[in-house]
Amino acid sequence: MSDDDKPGLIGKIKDKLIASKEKTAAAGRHITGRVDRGHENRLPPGQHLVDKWPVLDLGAQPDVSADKWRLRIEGAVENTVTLTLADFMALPQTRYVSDIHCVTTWSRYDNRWDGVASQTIIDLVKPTADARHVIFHSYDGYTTNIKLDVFNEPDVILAHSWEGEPLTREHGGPVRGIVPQWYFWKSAKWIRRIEFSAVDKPGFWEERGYHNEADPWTEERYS
Ligand SMILES: Nc1nc2c(c(=O)[nH]1)N[C@H]1C(S)=C(S)[C@@H](COP(=O)(O)O)O[C@H]1N2
Ligand SMILES: [Mo]
Repeated sequence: MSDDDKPGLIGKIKDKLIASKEKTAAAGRHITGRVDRGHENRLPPGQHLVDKWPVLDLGAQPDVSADKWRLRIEGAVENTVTLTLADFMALPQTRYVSDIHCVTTWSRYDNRWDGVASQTIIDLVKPTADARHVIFHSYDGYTTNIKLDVFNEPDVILAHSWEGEPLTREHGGPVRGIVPQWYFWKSAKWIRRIEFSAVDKPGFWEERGYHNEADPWTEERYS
């Protein structure tokens, strides 16, 4: 952690984080598996199923080496932190399986993600009472926004691995966001900064005609 972080913050709250994780696991939420949102069909309207995982981005795939990677979490939070990859890997780890739905109409089922649950990040940084939005900032300049309520869903994860292997550079390694409930453009690759905010800040695609939410079940594709 960098100098401006509170000393030993992660160490101090780690026991608390683990305790809260055990609590949610006991409640049957935080366990490995999928969140069933009760949709009758598994494939959202206008989507088709693919087997191979396509690559989509703005054309530049930043080369963020593990030792240079930092994740700063700031804004409307009590604890601003800057995590190294070692700090990040030392946080309680979670595994989720979820489906990808891309607005370009492909969907891919059963993607196994390992990483840190968004709820662990929330416990770590403690959003202030006025926080309503979360904005992801990436190493390629990409940004995307979701509501704090969505970030707080139990299957949102900052993933470092897919199918048991470290995320490749083209898919956003070392660490990317995964927001399974929304179209995939909300899942920022190569994340470098997570900003909690009282006000909304539409991201790269949201400013270019994409919907501010991104619900594949109601086809919130364009605004
Ligand atoms: N940093 C960053 N994240 C990004 C993008 C991007 O261009 N830059 N593209 C988004 C879009 S539009 C999609 S569909 C998915 C694609 O992720 P994939 O290449 O791993 O399939 O990443 C999303 N996250
Ligand atoms: Mo996309």
